[in-house]
Amino acid sequence: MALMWTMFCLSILITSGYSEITEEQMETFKNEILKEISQLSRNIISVNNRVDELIKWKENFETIQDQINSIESDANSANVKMDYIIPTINKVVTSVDDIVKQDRNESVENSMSSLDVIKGEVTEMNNRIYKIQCQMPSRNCADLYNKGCNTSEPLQIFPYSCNSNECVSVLCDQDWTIIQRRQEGDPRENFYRPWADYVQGFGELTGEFWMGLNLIHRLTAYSKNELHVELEDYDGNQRWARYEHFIVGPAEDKYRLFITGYTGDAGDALAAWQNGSAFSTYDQDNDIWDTGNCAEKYKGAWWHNACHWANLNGQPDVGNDTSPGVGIIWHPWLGYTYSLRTVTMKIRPLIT
Ligand SMILES: [Ca+2]
Repeated sequence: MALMWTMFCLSILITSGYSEITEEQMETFKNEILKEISQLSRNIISVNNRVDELIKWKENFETIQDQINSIESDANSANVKMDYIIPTINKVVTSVDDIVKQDRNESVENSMSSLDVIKGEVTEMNNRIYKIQCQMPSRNCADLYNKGCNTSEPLQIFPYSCNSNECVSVLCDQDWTIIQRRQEGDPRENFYRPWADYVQGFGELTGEFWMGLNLIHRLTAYSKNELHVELEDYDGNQRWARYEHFIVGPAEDKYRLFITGYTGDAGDALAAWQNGSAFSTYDQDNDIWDTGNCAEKYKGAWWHNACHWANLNGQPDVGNDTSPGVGIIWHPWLGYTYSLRTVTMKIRPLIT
């Protein structure tokens, strides 16, 4: 409006010429100019206020921007922290899982330890029961075996009387009672012994031994027994012979042998030839060889007649080039010139 009025006055001045302007017109123009200046002043104030306002807005905006930047910074920081925290949490979770698993494992281990303790106690109880059972009076290895006493260690039996203290140690092979064993060792047991030793028995149950004629008689008199003979040569070949009936008579009958019922793959060396023979040693000749002593000639105490097809108490390690018949002989298998490496004779009550 003020601008329009100014333009109007200027147009009057131009069209009318300065010489024609009156005092009145000048006064009017002056007033209008003053009004216009006044209006401009107000406008300037208004603009200044607006500028102040804008400056404030700017300041506010800058503050807000700072706050936004701060928030963004915090957010970035938070993101960074989250980037750190999340894997850390995962690690913690994993660790917790591990701990839980470990706890479980420890629990399992603890349980296993407890079980081991219980198993140990049960084993100890079983061992005590086993010992008590195996210490009960038994006639032979079969009795012990039927009680559950099965060990390679020597066991005690009461062959003479259940109520007496006449116990003896024997070696069992399951339900078999071993009465004689030959095997390699250093030194070898001496089997070339007098009568008294063969009656009593000799050797070690852990190595070579002869049970003794007294005890063999006692065992075979108590019940019907079968005999099993195991043989092995120096090449590891094994053969066996079993006899269904095996009896050794009393001392007054010179521990006479009664043996029948052969089966096996070693050949029959006892029932066919030695059955019915008395026992002989180098110092007690009970054989039927009128002019000599079989046990002395063949260096082996045995149930000789005149003389033997088997000499299982003969001399070891004599080889093939020695005198025939003096070795550990099983004639039907390897003849008179082969001394066997191992022999086992064992008996058990005949199962009928
Ligand atoms: Ca004789």
